[in-house]
Amino acid sequence: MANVGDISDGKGVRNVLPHGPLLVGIFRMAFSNLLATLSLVACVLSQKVIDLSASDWTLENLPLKISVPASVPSQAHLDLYAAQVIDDPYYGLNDFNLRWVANSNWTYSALIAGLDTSSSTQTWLLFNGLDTFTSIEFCGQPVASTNNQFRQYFFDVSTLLSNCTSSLLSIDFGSAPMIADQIAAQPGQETWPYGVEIIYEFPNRQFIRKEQSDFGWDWGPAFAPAGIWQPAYIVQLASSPSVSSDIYVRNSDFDISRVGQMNNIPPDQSAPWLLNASLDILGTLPQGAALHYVIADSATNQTVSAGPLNDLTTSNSTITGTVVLDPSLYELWWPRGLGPQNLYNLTVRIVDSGNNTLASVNRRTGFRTIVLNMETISDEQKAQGIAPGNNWHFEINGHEFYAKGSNFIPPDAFWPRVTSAKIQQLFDSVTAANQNMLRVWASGAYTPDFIYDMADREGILMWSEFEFGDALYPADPEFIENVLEEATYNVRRVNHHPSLALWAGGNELESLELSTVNETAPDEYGTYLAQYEQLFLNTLLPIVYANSKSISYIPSSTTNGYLELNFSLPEPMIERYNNKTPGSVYGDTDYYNYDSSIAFNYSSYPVGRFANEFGYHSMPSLQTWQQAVSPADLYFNSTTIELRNHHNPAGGLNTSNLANSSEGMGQMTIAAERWYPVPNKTNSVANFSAWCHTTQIFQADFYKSEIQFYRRGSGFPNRQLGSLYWQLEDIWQAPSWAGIEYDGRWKVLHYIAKDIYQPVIISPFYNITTGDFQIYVTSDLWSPAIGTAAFQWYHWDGTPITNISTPPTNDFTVGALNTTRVLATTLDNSTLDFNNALLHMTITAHSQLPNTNSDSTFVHENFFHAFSLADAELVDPGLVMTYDGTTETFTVEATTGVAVWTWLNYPAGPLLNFEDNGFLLLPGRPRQVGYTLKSDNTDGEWVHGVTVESLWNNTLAY
Ligand code: BMA
Repeated sequence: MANVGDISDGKGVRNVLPHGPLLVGIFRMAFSNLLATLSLVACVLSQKVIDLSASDWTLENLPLKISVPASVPSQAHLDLYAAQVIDDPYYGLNDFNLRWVANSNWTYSALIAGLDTSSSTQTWLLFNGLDTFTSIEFCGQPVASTNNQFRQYFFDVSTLLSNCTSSLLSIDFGSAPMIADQIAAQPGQETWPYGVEIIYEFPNRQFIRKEQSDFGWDWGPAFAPAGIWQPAYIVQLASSPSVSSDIYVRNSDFDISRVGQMNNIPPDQSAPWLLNASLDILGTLPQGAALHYVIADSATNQTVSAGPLNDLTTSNSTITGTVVLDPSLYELWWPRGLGPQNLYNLTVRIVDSGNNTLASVNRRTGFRTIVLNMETISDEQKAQGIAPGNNWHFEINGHEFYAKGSNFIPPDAFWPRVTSAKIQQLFDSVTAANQNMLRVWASGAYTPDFIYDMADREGILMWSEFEFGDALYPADPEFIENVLEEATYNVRRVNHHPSLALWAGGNELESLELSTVNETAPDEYGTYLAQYEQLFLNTLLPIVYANSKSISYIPSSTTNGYLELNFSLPEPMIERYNNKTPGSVYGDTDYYNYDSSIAFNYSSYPVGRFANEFGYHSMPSLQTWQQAVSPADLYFNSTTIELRNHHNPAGGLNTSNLANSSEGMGQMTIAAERWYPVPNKTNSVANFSAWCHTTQIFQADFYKSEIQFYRRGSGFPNRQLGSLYWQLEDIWQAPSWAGIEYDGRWKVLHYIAKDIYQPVIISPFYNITTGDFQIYVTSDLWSPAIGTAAFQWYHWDGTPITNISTPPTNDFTVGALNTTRVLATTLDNSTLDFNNALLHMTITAHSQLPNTNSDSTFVHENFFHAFSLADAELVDPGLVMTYDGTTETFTVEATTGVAVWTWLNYPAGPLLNFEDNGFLLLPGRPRQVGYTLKSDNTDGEWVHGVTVESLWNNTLAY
C-alpha cells in the first residue's frame, strides 16, 4: 500500500509498512475485515519506495574536469556553490560570470542501493521534476529523454533491472540555452514578428518548457539552472500474479464542486457538494477495484462522512469516482478577512473486491466555490448604476468581494533552496498587509503543494497561471502534446486546494502579445491568432474543464473576457478581444507608465473591472545591497548596480550596453527629483541609502494613489473589484517593483499596502487642472459602515489652518462593498498657499467583519498635499524616539513640525517588520510602534540600532 501524501516524509529505502494510523485503523475495523487486513500486510511488504534524495549523488562535467558531491532535489549551481567550485551566484556580477554553468552540460549520477532485483518486481523511475533536457541511463542502458521541467515523468525499468550489473542511475542535463538556440535554428521553425518575444538575457525561451524567467526577466537574473529539481523515487511493485494488485498512486485530482456546477459560471449555492476523486497509478488495477472515501474535520480529526465512491471509471492508469455530499455537514472555507479557513482531511482508498486497501491518498481540502464571473452585465446590475459590458470579478461562496493583493514571482532563482520557513515568512507578510489574493504569475514554475497548503491555511487565494508569458508560443503537435502532459499533471496535482482561485493561460498574451502582432505585422495576425487559440483555447481550456468543475479559466491574465461561453460548442469560449461597445466596461487592466509627471493624475489610470498588474520600480535598501555588492559599488549608478538593474531589459547577453538599464535608473531618479526633496549628502553611503529610500517613497506613494482609485471604483459604474499590484517579493537583491526585498525586509510599499488595504479607508482625489477636490470613504466590508470623517488643514510647523472652509467633520454611511463621498470642494490657490498646507483626514466607523456577528470599529487616517513635496517648505519635525523593552514598542514623536514619510530603519542582521511605517506624524502626537521579529542574530541588540527619520532628512547634508 502506498500513500502518496507520505512519501516525502522519509528519506532512503522504505518498505511501506503499516504504521500508527493504519494500525489504529485496523483495530477500528470490524472483525470480518481483519483477515482481509492481514492479507493487505502481505501485499504491503511487497512494495518498496526508494527516495532518491538519500543516495550519494555526484555532479560531473568531465570536459571541465569537475566532479563534486551533489544533492537531490538540487540544481548544478547550488551543488557547485556548496562544493566551492563557484562563488555565491547572487553576488556582484555573477549573473554574467556564471554563464559558463548554464552553457555546459551536467551529469547527476548515483549508485542506487537497496533495489529488489527479483524478476517478479516491476520497477519504475519516478521524477516529479527534471530541469529540463535530460538523457537518462540506468544499469548502463538508456531509459529515456525528457524536455519539460514541469512534467512528472515515470519510466518502467523492470527489464533493464533484470539485466543489471551496476545499478547506476545517471542523468545527463543538456544546456537549456544552447538547446533552445538549436531548436530555434531548425529549418522551418516558427518565427514571430520582431518584438513579440521579449528578450531579457538568453533568447529563445518560448521554444522550451522551462521556467521562462530562468532566461532572465526585468527583475531577475538569468542562471538557466539544470538539475533534478523536484523529489525523485524508485518505486518497486510486486508483479507476480498472487499480488497483482500492488499499486502506487503517483498523482491525484480531487474536485469539490456544487452539483450542476460548470466552469466559469456562478453555481447554485444551495446545491449539494459533488466530490470527484481521480487517482493516477503505477501498477495494475485488479478486476473489481473500487474507491472509498473518508472526510474528517482537520481540526478535530472527527469523521464527517465516509463511504464508497460511485460511477467508477477506470483506465490503465487512472481510477475515478464521485459522491454527492450533504452540504449541511461541512463548514465553508473563506479567504482571510471574509470568514474562517475551515479545512477537512480527505482520504481516498483504492480497494479490491474484498475491500482490502490497495493504496490510499490523504489530502487536506476545503469546501468553497470560487468563480471568476465574466457574465454580461445584467439589467438588474445596470439598474444599480453599473456600466454595461461584462463582469470581471471573483465570487467566493456566491459573494462578490474585493480582491486585495499582489503578484507572486519565483521567490528564488533556484527553487530547491526555497524552504517552507521562507514561504511562511512571506505569507505572514501577505496576511499582515491585509491581502487576500496572490496572482501566481505565469512565467515562473507551477507552485509546489507546500505553498498551496500554506495558502489554504492562511486564507490566501491563489490566482494560478500556466507558464507562458510575454511571448507567443509554437503550436506544432509535439509542443502541444508536451504542454498537454504538463498541464494535466499540474491541474490535477493542485486542484484540491481551496486556495486555488483560477487558472489563467499566461501573462499579457492577449493585451500585449496579440496586440504587438496586430500593430507590427497585421497581415500575419490571423495566423498567430489561430496558433494562440490552438494553445490557449483548444488545449489548456479543455484540460482545466476536464479535470475540474470548480475552477474558472481565462486564456490570458489580462483579458476583455469572452463574447460567448457555450459548453455545447467544440471550443466553448469565444474570446471578445477588442470587440467592445463604446461606453461599456470590460475585463481587467494592466498599467505601467514610467512618465512620473502624471503618476498622481487619476485620469491617467485605467478604468476597468479589476487591476491585475500595475507598478513602478524602486531600489532595495542599503542593507539588502550590502548582501550582494562590494562596498566600492555602493553608489547609485555604479556599474555593478546598473548591471543588476534589468529594467529596461538588456535584450540579450551583451553587458557593455548600459543604455537600457540607464533608462530604468533614470526613471527612478527623475520620479524622486520630481516629487520630493532629494538627498545630497556628503557621506556617499548615506547618500546612496537615502536615494534608495526616496525611490521607495515614490513607489509607495504611486501605488497608494492607484489602489485608492481602484478601490473607489467598487462604488463607481465600472464596479471595480480587485487590485493586485506588481509585485509582492524579490527573486534577488536588485531594483524591482517588489514590496518585499529578497531576505524578507519590507520596502516602504509593503507598509503602505498594509495601510491602504484595510477594510475601510479614507482617500483624497484632486484634479490639478480644475482644482476639484473630493474625499471618499471606501469599504470592502459586506455590511454598511457608519462613521464620522474629520478633516484638518495644517502648516508644516504643525499649526492648524483655520481660514479655510472645509467642515471639521462629516458623518457618513458607506454601503457594503461601496464608496461614498464625504467631501467635495474646489481648492482655490488664491486663498491658501497649498504648497505649504497639508490636510489630515481621519475616520472612525462601525460595522461587522464578514461572517462575524460582532461589531468592530474601523479607523483610518490619510493626508493630502496638493503639489510636489519637492516644492514644499518643510520644517524640521524634531523627531525623537524612545524604546520600551517591557512593552517592546518604539515611541516616535515629532516635536517641532510635521514629519512626512516618517521611517523607522533597522540595521542589517535581524529580520522584522514594524507595525506601521512610512507614516505622517503631527507634532505633539507621539505614536507607539510595535514590531514582529522574524529572526535575530544580534541577541536583541538590534533595538539599539533602530533610527527614525522623515523626508526632512533628505534636506540635511551629513
Ligand atoms: C509585466 C509583468 C512582468 C514584468 C512586469 C514589470 O509585464 O507581467 O512580466 O516583470 O510587468 O515590467
